[in-house]
Amino acid sequence: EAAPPLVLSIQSHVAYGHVGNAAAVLPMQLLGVQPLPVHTVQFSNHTGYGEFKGQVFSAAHVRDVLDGLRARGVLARVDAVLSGYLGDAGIGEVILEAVAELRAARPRLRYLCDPVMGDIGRGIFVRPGIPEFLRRRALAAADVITPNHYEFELLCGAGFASVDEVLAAARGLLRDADGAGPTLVVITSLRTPDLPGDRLTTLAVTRDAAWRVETPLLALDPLPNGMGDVFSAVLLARLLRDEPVPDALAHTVSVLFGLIARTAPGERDLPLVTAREEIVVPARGFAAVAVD
Ligand code: PXL
Repeated sequence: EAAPPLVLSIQSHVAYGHVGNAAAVLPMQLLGVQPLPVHTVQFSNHTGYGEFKGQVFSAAHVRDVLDGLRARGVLARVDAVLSGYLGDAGIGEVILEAVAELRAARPRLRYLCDPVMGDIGRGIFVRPGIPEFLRRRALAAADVITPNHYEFELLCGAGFASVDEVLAAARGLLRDADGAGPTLVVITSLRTPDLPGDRLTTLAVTRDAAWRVETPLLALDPLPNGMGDVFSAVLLARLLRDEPVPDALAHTVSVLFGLIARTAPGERDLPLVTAREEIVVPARGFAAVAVD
Protein backbone atom coordinates (compact mmCIF):
# COMPACT_ATOMS: atom_id res chain seq x y z
CA GLU A 1 0.00 0.00 0.00
CA ALA A 2 1.20 3.53 -0.80
CA ALA A 3 2.64 5.54 2.08
CA PRO A 4 0.12 8.04 3.47
CA PRO A 5 0.67 11.73 2.65
CA LEU A 6 2.75 13.47 5.33
CA VAL A 7 1.42 16.71 6.81
CA LEU A 8 3.58 19.02 8.91
CA SER A 9 0.91 20.43 11.26
CA ILE A 10 2.14 23.48 13.15
CA GLN A 11 -0.46 24.74 15.61
CA SER A 12 -1.43 24.84 19.27
CA HIS A 13 -1.74 21.89 21.61
CA VAL A 14 -4.04 21.52 24.60
CA ALA A 15 -3.98 18.73 27.18
CA TYR A 16 -7.76 18.82 27.68
CA GLY A 17 -10.19 19.18 24.82
CA HIS A 18 -9.83 19.55 21.07
CA VAL A 19 -8.36 22.65 19.45
CA GLY A 20 -5.22 23.08 17.34
CA ASN A 21 -3.24 19.87 16.94
CA ALA A 22 -5.45 18.26 19.60
CA ALA A 23 -8.31 18.74 17.10
CA ALA A 24 -6.43 18.12 13.83
CA VAL A 25 -4.40 14.96 14.48
CA LEU A 26 -7.17 12.37 14.89
CA PRO A 27 -9.18 13.51 11.81
CA MET A 28 -6.07 13.39 9.64
CA GLN A 29 -5.17 9.93 10.91
CA LEU A 30 -8.73 8.64 10.38
CA LEU A 31 -8.64 9.99 6.81
CA GLY A 32 -5.39 8.23 5.95
CA VAL A 33 -2.99 11.13 6.34
CA GLN A 34 0.08 11.01 8.59
CA PRO A 35 0.39 14.20 10.66
CA LEU A 36 3.68 15.46 12.09
CA PRO A 37 2.31 17.63 14.90
CA VAL A 38 4.61 20.47 15.96
CA HIS A 39 3.16 22.56 18.76
CA THR A 40 3.24 26.38 18.88
CA VAL A 41 1.91 26.43 22.46
CA GLN A 42 1.06 23.89 25.12
CA PHE A 43 -1.93 24.95 27.21
CA SER A 44 -4.07 23.06 29.68
CA ASN A 45 -7.25 23.84 27.71
CA HIS A 46 -8.42 26.29 25.06
CA THR A 47 -8.50 30.01 25.80
CA GLY A 48 -12.29 30.17 25.40
CA TYR A 49 -12.64 28.79 28.93
CA GLY A 50 -11.20 32.10 30.19
CA GLU A 51 -8.68 30.43 32.49
CA PHE A 52 -5.84 28.30 31.23
CA LYS A 53 -2.24 27.45 32.13
CA GLY A 54 0.81 26.73 30.03
CA GLN A 55 3.19 28.45 27.66
CA VAL A 56 3.58 29.86 24.19
CA PHE A 57 6.71 28.25 22.73
CA SER A 58 9.48 30.41 21.28
CA ALA A 59 10.22 30.62 17.57
CA ALA A 60 13.61 29.07 18.43
CA HIS A 61 11.88 26.04 19.99
CA VAL A 62 9.76 25.44 16.89
CA ARG A 63 12.83 25.90 14.65
CA ASP A 64 14.71 23.39 16.81
CA VAL A 65 12.03 20.73 16.39
CA LEU A 66 12.02 21.33 12.62
CA ASP A 67 15.83 21.01 12.62
CA GLY A 68 15.44 17.61 14.26
CA LEU A 69 12.93 16.53 11.60
CA ARG A 70 15.31 17.74 8.87
CA ALA A 71 18.17 15.74 10.39
CA ARG A 72 15.97 12.59 10.31
CA GLY A 73 15.27 13.17 6.62
CA VAL A 74 11.57 13.50 7.44
CA LEU A 75 11.14 17.16 6.47
CA ALA A 76 12.15 16.46 2.88
CA ARG A 77 9.26 13.96 2.56
CA VAL A 78 6.50 16.32 3.71
CA ASP A 79 3.61 16.67 1.24
CA ALA A 80 1.78 19.55 2.92
CA VAL A 81 2.11 22.12 5.67
CA LEU A 82 -0.88 23.02 7.82
CA SER A 83 -0.74 26.03 10.15
CA GLY A 84 -3.30 27.34 12.61
CA TYR A 85 -3.06 29.04 16.03
CA LEU A 86 0.45 30.55 15.97
CA GLY A 87 0.95 31.67 19.56
CA ASP A 88 3.45 34.28 18.39
CA ALA A 89 4.11 36.02 15.07
CA GLY A 90 7.78 34.91 15.26
CA ILE A 91 6.62 31.31 14.91
CA GLY A 92 4.82 32.39 11.74
CA GLU A 93 8.14 33.43 10.21
CA VAL A 94 9.64 30.02 11.04
CA ILE A 95 6.68 28.37 9.27
CA LEU A 96 7.19 30.50 6.15
CA GLU A 97 10.92 29.62 6.13
CA ALA A 98 9.99 25.93 6.24
CA VAL A 99 7.38 26.35 3.47
CA ALA A 100 9.95 28.09 1.22
CA GLU A 101 12.55 25.39 1.89
CA LEU A 102 10.14 22.52 1.27
CA ARG A 103 8.64 24.12 -1.83
CA ALA A 104 12.09 24.55 -3.39
CA ALA A 105 12.58 20.79 -3.04
CA ARG A 106 8.99 19.77 -3.83
CA PRO A 107 7.07 22.12 -6.15
CA ARG A 108 3.85 20.18 -5.45
CA LEU A 109 4.03 20.98 -1.72
CA ARG A 110 0.76 22.44 -0.46
CA TYR A 111 0.48 24.99 2.30
CA LEU A 112 -2.91 25.36 3.96
CA CYS A 113 -2.86 28.43 6.19
CA ASP A 114 -5.82 28.68 8.53
CA PRO A 115 -5.58 32.34 9.60
CA VAL A 116 -6.73 31.75 13.18
CA MET A 117 -7.41 35.16 14.75
CA GLY A 118 -10.89 35.22 16.23
CA ASP A 119 -14.59 34.90 15.67
CA ILE A 120 -17.81 36.90 15.66
CA GLY A 121 -18.84 37.40 19.27
CA ARG A 122 -15.41 36.69 20.77
CA GLY A 123 -13.41 39.17 18.70
CA ILE A 124 -9.64 38.79 18.22
CA PHE A 125 -8.10 36.19 20.59
CA VAL A 126 -4.48 36.12 19.37
CA ARG A 127 -1.41 38.20 20.21
CA PRO A 128 -0.80 41.57 18.56
CA GLY A 129 1.29 41.14 15.42
CA ILE A 130 -0.42 37.92 14.36
CA PRO A 131 -3.20 39.54 12.25
CA GLU A 132 -0.54 41.69 10.52
CA PHE A 133 1.68 38.65 9.96
CA LEU A 134 -1.19 36.67 8.41
CA ARG A 135 -2.31 39.53 6.17
CA ARG A 136 1.08 40.83 5.05
CA ARG A 137 3.20 37.66 5.00
CA ALA A 138 1.31 34.37 5.20
CA LEU A 139 -1.40 35.12 2.62
CA ALA A 140 1.11 35.39 -0.23
CA ALA A 141 2.76 32.06 0.65
CA ALA A 142 -0.42 29.99 1.11
CA ASP A 143 -2.02 27.64 -1.44
CA VAL A 144 -5.25 27.31 0.54
CA ILE A 145 -6.72 29.60 3.21
CA THR A 146 -9.72 28.79 5.42
CA PRO A 147 -10.78 31.94 7.30
CA ASN A 148 -14.13 32.17 9.03
CA HIS A 149 -16.27 35.18 8.07
CA TYR A 150 -14.78 37.31 10.85
CA GLU A 151 -11.20 36.40 9.90
CA PHE A 152 -11.91 36.98 6.22
CA GLU A 153 -13.02 40.55 6.97
CA LEU A 154 -9.83 41.08 9.04
CA LEU A 155 -7.69 39.72 6.18
CA CYS A 156 -9.40 41.97 3.64
CA GLY A 157 -9.66 45.01 5.92
CA ALA A 158 -13.32 45.41 4.94
CA GLY A 159 -16.83 44.37 5.94
CA PHE A 160 -19.16 42.53 3.56
CA ALA A 161 -22.91 42.94 3.15
CA SER A 162 -23.61 40.16 0.63
CA VAL A 163 -22.33 36.85 -0.70
CA ASP A 164 -21.49 38.62 -3.98
CA GLU A 165 -19.21 41.04 -2.13
CA VAL A 166 -17.49 38.16 -0.33
CA LEU A 167 -17.07 36.33 -3.64
CA ALA A 168 -15.51 39.37 -5.30
CA ALA A 169 -13.14 39.92 -2.37
CA ALA A 170 -12.11 36.23 -2.37
CA ARG A 171 -11.39 36.42 -6.11
CA GLY A 172 -9.27 39.48 -5.37
CA LEU A 173 -7.08 37.43 -3.02
CA LEU A 174 -6.47 34.60 -5.50
CA ARG A 175 -2.99 33.93 -6.90
CA ASP A 176 -1.75 36.66 -9.19
CA ALA A 177 0.64 36.54 -12.16
CA ASP A 178 3.64 36.69 -9.76
CA GLY A 179 2.47 33.45 -8.14
CA ALA A 180 1.60 35.10 -4.82
CA GLY A 181 -1.63 34.20 -3.06
CA PRO A 182 -3.84 31.14 -2.60
CA THR A 183 -5.42 29.10 -5.40
CA LEU A 184 -8.31 28.15 -3.11
CA VAL A 185 -10.09 30.42 -0.62
CA VAL A 186 -12.67 28.80 1.68
CA ILE A 187 -14.78 31.02 3.93
CA THR A 188 -16.61 29.32 6.78
CA SER A 189 -19.52 30.51 8.94
CA LEU A 190 -20.60 33.06 6.35
CA ARG A 191 -23.18 35.44 7.83
CA THR A 192 -24.18 38.19 5.40
CA PRO A 193 -27.59 39.91 5.63
CA ASP A 194 -28.71 38.38 2.29
CA LEU A 195 -28.39 34.83 3.71
CA PRO A 196 -31.21 33.14 5.64
CA GLY A 197 -30.58 33.47 9.38
CA ASP A 198 -31.36 29.81 10.09
CA ARG A 199 -28.71 28.42 7.69
CA LEU A 200 -24.93 28.27 7.79
CA THR A 201 -23.08 28.81 4.51
CA THR A 202 -19.54 27.81 3.54
CA LEU A 203 -18.06 29.24 0.34
CA ALA A 204 -15.11 27.94 -1.71
CA VAL A 205 -13.56 30.05 -4.46
CA THR A 206 -10.96 29.14 -7.09
CA ARG A 207 -9.89 30.90 -10.28
CA ASP A 208 -12.34 28.91 -12.41
CA ALA A 209 -15.29 28.25 -10.14
CA ALA A 210 -17.00 28.75 -6.79
CA TRP A 211 -19.21 26.49 -4.66
CA ARG A 212 -21.34 26.84 -1.58
CA VAL A 213 -22.61 24.34 0.95
CA GLU A 214 -25.56 25.16 3.18
CA THR A 215 -26.54 23.42 6.37
CA PRO A 216 -29.16 24.20 9.01
CA LEU A 217 -27.67 26.49 11.67
CA LEU A 218 -27.32 24.50 14.88
CA ALA A 219 -27.89 27.15 17.50
CA LEU A 220 -25.58 25.94 20.24
CA ASP A 221 -24.68 28.55 22.86
CA PRO A 222 -21.82 28.44 23.64
CA LEU A 223 -20.45 26.98 20.40
CA PRO A 224 -17.60 24.54 20.99
CA ASN A 225 -14.14 25.80 19.97
CA GLY A 226 -11.97 23.90 17.53
CA MET A 227 -14.47 23.76 14.67
CA GLY A 228 -12.13 25.67 12.36
CA ASP A 229 -9.20 23.44 13.32
CA VAL A 230 -11.13 20.26 12.47
CA PHE A 231 -12.35 21.95 9.27
CA SER A 232 -8.86 22.75 7.93
CA ALA A 233 -7.50 19.31 8.87
CA VAL A 234 -10.35 17.41 7.17
CA LEU A 235 -10.31 19.64 4.08
CA LEU A 236 -6.55 19.21 3.64
CA ALA A 237 -6.72 15.45 4.17
CA ARG A 238 -9.37 15.11 1.47
CA LEU A 239 -7.56 17.44 -0.96
CA LEU A 240 -4.37 15.42 -0.47
CA ARG A 241 -6.26 12.35 -1.64
CA ASP A 242 -6.74 14.25 -4.92
CA GLU A 243 -10.44 14.72 -4.38
CA PRO A 244 -12.07 17.53 -6.44
CA VAL A 245 -12.61 20.75 -4.44
CA PRO A 246 -16.45 20.54 -4.29
CA ASP A 247 -16.34 16.94 -3.02
CA ALA A 248 -13.68 17.71 -0.39
CA LEU A 249 -15.67 20.78 0.66
CA ALA A 250 -18.98 18.89 0.91
CA HIS A 251 -17.38 16.15 3.01
CA THR A 252 -15.72 18.65 5.34
CA VAL A 253 -18.90 20.66 5.95
CA SER A 254 -20.83 17.43 6.57
CA VAL A 255 -18.23 16.31 9.14
CA LEU A 256 -18.53 19.60 11.03
CA PHE A 257 -22.32 19.44 10.98
CA GLY A 258 -22.20 15.89 12.36
CA LEU A 259 -19.78 16.81 15.14
CA ILE A 260 -21.76 19.88 16.19
CA ALA A 261 -25.01 17.88 16.09
CA ARG A 262 -23.40 15.44 18.56
CA THR A 263 -22.11 18.19 20.91
CA ALA A 264 -23.94 18.20 24.27
CA PRO A 265 -25.45 21.55 25.35
CA GLY A 266 -22.96 23.63 27.36
CA GLU A 267 -19.92 21.70 26.03
CA ARG A 268 -17.01 23.94 24.97
CA ASP A 269 -15.12 21.21 23.08
CA LEU A 270 -16.13 18.97 20.18
CA PRO A 271 -16.91 15.27 20.93
CA LEU A 272 -14.10 14.18 18.63
CA VAL A 273 -13.58 10.71 20.06
CA THR A 274 -17.23 9.88 20.85
CA ALA A 275 -18.43 10.98 17.43
CA ARG A 276 -15.32 9.87 15.48
CA GLU A 277 -17.33 7.94 12.90
CA GLU A 278 -18.76 11.29 11.71
CA ILE A 279 -15.27 12.17 10.47
CA VAL A 280 -15.08 9.23 8.09
CA VAL A 281 -18.75 8.80 7.08
CA PRO A 282 -20.93 11.73 8.21
CA ALA A 283 -24.46 10.63 9.12
CA ARG A 284 -25.92 13.43 7.03
CA GLY A 285 -24.28 14.52 3.77
CA PHE A 286 -24.59 18.02 2.36
CA ALA A 287 -23.84 18.83 -1.28
CA ALA A 288 -21.67 21.57 -2.77
CA VAL A 289 -23.58 23.72 -5.27
CA ALA A 290 -21.83 25.76 -7.97
CA VAL A 291 -22.12 29.54 -7.58
CA ASP A 292 -21.73 31.97 -10.50
O1 PXL B 1 -9.73 26.91 17.72
C1 PXL B 1 -8.83 27.94 17.77
C2 PXL B 1 -7.90 27.81 18.95
C3 PXL B 1 -6.70 27.14 18.79
N1 PXL B 1 -5.82 26.99 19.80
C4 PXL B 1 -6.08 27.50 21.02
C5 PXL B 1 -7.27 28.18 21.25
C6 PXL B 1 -8.21 28.35 20.20
C7 PXL B 1 -9.47 29.03 20.44
O2 PXL B 1 -9.86 29.35 21.51
O3 PXL B 1 -7.50 28.67 22.46
C8 PXL B 1 -5.07 27.30 22.09
